[in-house]
Amino acid sequence: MSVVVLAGGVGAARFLRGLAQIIEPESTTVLVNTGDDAVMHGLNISPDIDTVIYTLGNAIDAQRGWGLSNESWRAMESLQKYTNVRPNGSIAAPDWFNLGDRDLATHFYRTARRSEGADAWQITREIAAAWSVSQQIVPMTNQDVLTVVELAEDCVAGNAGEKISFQEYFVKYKHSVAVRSISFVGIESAKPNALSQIDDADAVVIAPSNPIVSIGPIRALAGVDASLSKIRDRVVAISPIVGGHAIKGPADRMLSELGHESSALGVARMYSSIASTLIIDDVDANLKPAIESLGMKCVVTNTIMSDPKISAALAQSALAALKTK
Ligand code: FO1
Repeated sequence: MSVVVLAGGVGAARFLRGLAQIIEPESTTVLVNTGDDAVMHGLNISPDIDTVIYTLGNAIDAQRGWGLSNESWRAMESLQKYTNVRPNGSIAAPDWFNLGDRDLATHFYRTARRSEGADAWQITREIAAAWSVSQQIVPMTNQDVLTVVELAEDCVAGNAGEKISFQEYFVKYKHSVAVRSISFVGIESAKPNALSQIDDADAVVIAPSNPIVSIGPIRALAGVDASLSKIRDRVVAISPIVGGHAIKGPADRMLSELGHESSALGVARMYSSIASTLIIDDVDANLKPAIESLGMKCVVTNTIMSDPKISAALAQSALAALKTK
């Protein structure tokens, strides 16, 4: 059986940990968002890729959900020396984005390999192998695509209409500023990776990740939505919105700010053209009829992956839902 998972960061990683308990890891291809990628200190950082690899490599810091366990922060501490001397306007020594000492090795490696001309997929293969991850981890494209956030109002991050990078929005301003629009710079010329794996997949799972900034960039790549709608019967999505709220991150506010309903029904409306099935949490059971009226099958179960057993049960439900259609 071949399964493709469309993935963002933490929610997807937890789902994948469950999936690995029920099918051979080698049969899973994970197509990961790279719109969150950033360059800090001249280093190429791919947060969602690293979250997925560190989680599947049993090395993630479980509390934070990103970065490595047993981490130390001496390089970040030393950086403070330079924040007082950098000239106005310089982006040197950014101290708001935390890079642990052990984590730095991954960014050193990725950056060095990029400078040698290796493409993102090949580098990701190498990093996954280093962490003994046997799922195929695939960056959504080899080209640079950057998620950019347009501010809805004057705020600490800038004036209404100004654009900031995703990591500034997410980390520097702790996703506390209102959003007017999201764009994916570079998306028109970017070529999707692993499109043929989607076409040939027995099942495609859209992980419980932010539909706008995690799954959105993958879907925005040329041909991805068309491929998914062709195999819609084999596509199942898991709602990242539970009881109207995001389990982690700003998905709930972002959905409302951008004109969607922050509910599992809102998620269903966004996915109904590409997924035949939506999995929602027990607390949202009352939304099942409305979701089914959109022409989707709706499965109600526990989607809060607080331990690996629940992740495995959720993965089982996702695959079973497609089989019993
Ligand atoms: N998230 C934070 O909230 N604060 C950080 O300082 C931070 C640093 C960081 C470094 C490397 C990395 O791979 C991820 C990091 N993240 C951090 C997580 C990341 O910003 C987000 O979780 C994702 O981009 C959203 O999916």
